[in-house]
Amino acid sequence: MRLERVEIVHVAIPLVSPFRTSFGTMTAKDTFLLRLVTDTAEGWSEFAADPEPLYCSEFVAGAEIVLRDFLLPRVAALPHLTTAALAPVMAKVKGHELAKAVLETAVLDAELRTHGMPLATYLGAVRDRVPAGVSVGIRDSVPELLDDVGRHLAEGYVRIKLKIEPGWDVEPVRAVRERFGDDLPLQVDANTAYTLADADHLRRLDAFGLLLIEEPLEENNLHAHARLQRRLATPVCLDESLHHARDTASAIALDACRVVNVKPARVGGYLEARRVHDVAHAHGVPVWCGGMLETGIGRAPNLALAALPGFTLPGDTSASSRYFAEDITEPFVLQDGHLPVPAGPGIGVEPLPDALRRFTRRRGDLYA
Ligand code: OSB
Ligand code: MG
Repeated sequence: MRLERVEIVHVAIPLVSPFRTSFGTMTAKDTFLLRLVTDTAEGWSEFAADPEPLYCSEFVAGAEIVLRDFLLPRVAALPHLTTAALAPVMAKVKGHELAKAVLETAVLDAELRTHGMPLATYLGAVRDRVPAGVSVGIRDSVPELLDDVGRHLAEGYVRIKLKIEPGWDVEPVRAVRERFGDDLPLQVDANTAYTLADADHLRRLDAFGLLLIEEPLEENNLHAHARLQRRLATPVCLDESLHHARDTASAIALDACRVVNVKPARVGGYLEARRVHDVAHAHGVPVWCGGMLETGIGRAPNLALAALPGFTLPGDTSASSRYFAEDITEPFVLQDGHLPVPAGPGIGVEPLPDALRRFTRRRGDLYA
């Protein structure tokens, strides 16, 4: 392919309700899409992070600069644009996995559309629908939380994840177990809110038969997570700490995690995400697909990835209505607790022109 144009489309879409985690509260999905034009097809992708670097070090304004000044000049210099050629030329630029992922995904979408191939087929999917879990934010009171969980279960979600932080952990987990029973697949996500000094406290969660505890300690501290895992029966799952297949291999070897949250953006894109899946699967370590409150543009490719054989736990890939009153694509609708894997070429979806126009804040060329 030949690169002709890369357009950045800043969008802001209100969330149906504020989403509170240990690192902050989100009320809108405020990010950008890329529209990449080649001589053979167009590709779309969504940047996964937020305007502020609270979940990870990357953020919207920074990623725009990294793409425009450092990644796109290298990619535009390629004699033949292919997805596989991107990572080697982008590797010179340190880190910035989420910025690399948004560019790689737009190229991958264009390349697969050129060949008429769905992303799920390209990645090696073995399912045409995937079970949907839901990530439930921190609330002001336990009764409000029980309302949220009860509503999601009534909608059909097959697994509940509770966001936790110091002061909001054992009691909400106990209350959810008491109300909804021991058979409910239940897990928690601390987003780095604890330290090793909290190990005895976190061990109290062992009584509740959780599927996993996600990223309890500081980002990138594999040693501390391994020490914590020695003191917990609950499997530790890493999110923020894993940036590629290589550190996933290290984490598994160190017993720093017994489950892996795969977020394609966090590891630089779908090619590396498949390698993370392969490494974990080869070690018998279950993986699941995380989420970043994506619009349909980001959700569609995640559903394709979640259809790979090693994704044996339900992911955070929820229906559009869990996030937005109106999505920017045709909405993903929960059916019998599952979401369909997109079957069209590339990521299988595109922005609805009218919705895109209404949610757009600013657009411009990063490369032309
Ligand atoms: O840690 O998994 C996380 C949302 C934004 C940033 C980080 C996380 C999350 C979620 C929600 O837990 C996942 C989703 O429903 O998209
Ligand atoms: Mg997480």
